[in-house]
Parts: sequence; C-alpha cells; structure tokens
Amino acid sequence: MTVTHRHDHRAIAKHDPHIPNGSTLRLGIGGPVGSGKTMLVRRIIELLGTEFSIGVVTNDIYTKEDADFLTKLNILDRDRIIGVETGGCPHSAIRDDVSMNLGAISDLTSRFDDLDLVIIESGGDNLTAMFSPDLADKTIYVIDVAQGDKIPRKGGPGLSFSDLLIVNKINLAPLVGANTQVMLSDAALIRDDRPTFLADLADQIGLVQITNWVRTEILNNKVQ
Ligand SMILES: Nc1nc2c(ncn2[C@@H]2O[C@H](COP(=O)(O)OP(=O)(O)OP(=O)(O)O)[C@@H](O)[C@H]2O)c(=O)[nH]1
Ligand SMILES: [Mg+2]
Repeated sequence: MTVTHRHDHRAIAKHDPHIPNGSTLRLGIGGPVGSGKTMLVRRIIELLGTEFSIGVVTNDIYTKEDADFLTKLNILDRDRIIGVETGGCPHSAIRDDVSMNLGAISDLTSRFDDLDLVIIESGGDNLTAMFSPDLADKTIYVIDVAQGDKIPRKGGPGLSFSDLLIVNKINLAPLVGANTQVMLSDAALIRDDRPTFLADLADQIGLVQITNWVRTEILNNKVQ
C-alpha cells in the first residue's frame, strides 16, 4: 500500500491544471456561524484589493448570501466572486469532498490568470471544522467574544492549527463579560508560535496587523 504524505497531496493539487499555479495563495477562512468571516473577507478586499489580484469563493449551505453581500458592496469585480451552495454539512465541503470548491477556484483562474490570492470562506461551522490542505495553503480561523471567553479553552483543529486566529468583536467584550486577555493566553497555550490577533472588524480595529500578515503570506507564497 502506498502511503501518501499530507504535504504530497498539496503538491499534487498544486500541479493539477485546474488549480491555480504556485503563485496564487489559497487562503481558507473558517469559524463558527456569524463570527465575522465575511467581514474579514470584506476588509481584506478593501485593504489589499488594489495591491493584489484577488478572487473569492464563499460557502453557504442553502444560499449564495455571502457572495451576494460582497458583490453588492462593489469593492471587487463581480466576476471575481463565486458563491458555492454546499447543501450539506459545511465542513464536508472544505475538508472531506472539496470538489465544489476546487471547481469554483478553477472557474476563477480561468477568468483571471494573474490571481495573487483566492480567499475561500467556509460556511459557519462548529469547532471541529478544518480546511483540507488540498484546498487551502494557509488558514485563518475567526471566533468572536460573544460566544464567551471560554472558546479558546474548548480547542479544536481550527483554534489550534489555523495559521492565524482572530478574536473578533472585541468592542462587545464588556457587554458579554468576556476577558480578551484570558482568550489570548488560553489560545497561546494551544497554538505554539502561531499568532492570535484581537480585532473589531466592523470598527476597523486590528486591521494593520491582519493586513500585514496576509500581505506577507501572499509574498512568501510567491517566492516558494
Ligand atoms: N460589533 C461587531 N459586529 C460585527 C463584527 N464583525 C462582524 N459583525 C457583524 O456580525 C454579523 C455576522 O458577521 P459576518 O461577517 O456575516 O459573519 P460570518 O462569520 O461570515 O457569518 P456566516 O457566514 O453566516 O457564518 C454581521 O451582522 C456583522 O455586521 C465586529 O467586529 N463587531
Ligand atoms: Mg459569512
């Protein structure tokens, strides 16, 4: 029996003609329902959309709500945004059978051959969700304070192994009795050196750190 190493899958995916070439960073954004994933996509487009060529794939279970929302904002050419209706468990479409998402990325790359970044927003999911390395090169996991400052202690692959963890809606922390410093220290315990940033994406707090991180990942991906 041939045992294929996890990273070999990614190498194979990168050489598939339907997958963007190595200079396109595929960035997966996951996290629970309503934590601010689409708001993060919006901010990345607003801040990096003139510097880089960006495409977006959103996942919703029954609609194309997030793709429609981003399209209506008029911050990115509508042809650069594709909504996928997963029709089932959101984690399945980003982890188990990623074919719908790979198809959407393939559509984007056939429309635009210069993509620096493809963002894949997962449907809102539970703490067990995680992107397949066949689909995403790097991942951001978004949680918010309103779910309680216990969330980082509850763990899960997104919280532990995402390349960047964002604790969003920090302006709401006093209203819901969440201690963001506890969230940061609990996250640090399970994340080794992987960073965790605090943000309020709606009020544009914490955006410099996030933008710098995404820009660095796009540029690092090009020199690999
Ligand atoms: N106060 C506050 N509200 C926010 C922030 N970020 C997002 N929201 C609001 O929270 C709600 C959910 O935000 P979305 O960006 O749609 O969250 P999502 O994770 O994409 O949601 P799903 O895709 O449905 O799982 C919206 O009403 C946003 O306006 C924030 O930083 N602060
Ligand atoms: Mg969303």
